[in-house]
Amino acid sequence: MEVIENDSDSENIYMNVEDVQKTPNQNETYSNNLNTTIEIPASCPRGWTRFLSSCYRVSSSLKSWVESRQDCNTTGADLVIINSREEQEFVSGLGKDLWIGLTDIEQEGQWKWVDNTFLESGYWMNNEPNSGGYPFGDEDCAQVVSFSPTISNWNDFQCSRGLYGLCEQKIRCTTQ
Ligand SMILES: [Ca+2]
Ligand SMILES: [Ca+2]
Ligand SMILES: [Ca+2]
Repeated sequence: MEVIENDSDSENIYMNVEDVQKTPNQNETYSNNLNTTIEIPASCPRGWTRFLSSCYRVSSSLKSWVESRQDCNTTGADLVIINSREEQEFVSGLGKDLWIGLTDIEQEGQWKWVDNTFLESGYWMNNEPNSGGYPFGDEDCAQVVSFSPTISNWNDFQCSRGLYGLCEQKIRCTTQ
């Protein structure tokens, strides 16, 4: 287990991804079945980018999967969990090689998200995950690969390698 110091400068270790992905609407309107309308203001912290019901931030330094996850955790977020094709397309659109919140480090071949749910279906590249393949082996952390097609760009990679991490934080809905 790798340990890093808590980074008191954690506000500054991220770069803004807004230049990569513009959020079309600052506010979304939801209707409930009583036909009343609830306005939910975009509530991403400054420097985070909103997509659907989450806020995202790409780390600004290359770190191992565990360190990248810890960076997310210090801001109350975690590495991204890709729940839908829309989210997969959003992540791909960032155009970077990024750690995502998926690992088979506990049991080889059993891919688990950082919320402890098992992966149902993924967007792996051809012939991935291969855990490195002989004679390399031991690739237990998942990344998106920027040069690959949008819907088949996951690769398992050595967890100790340095990549940017993509943090995700669900928007906390408040109604007044
Ligand atoms: Ca998600
Ligand atoms: Ca593996
Ligand atoms: Ca691989």
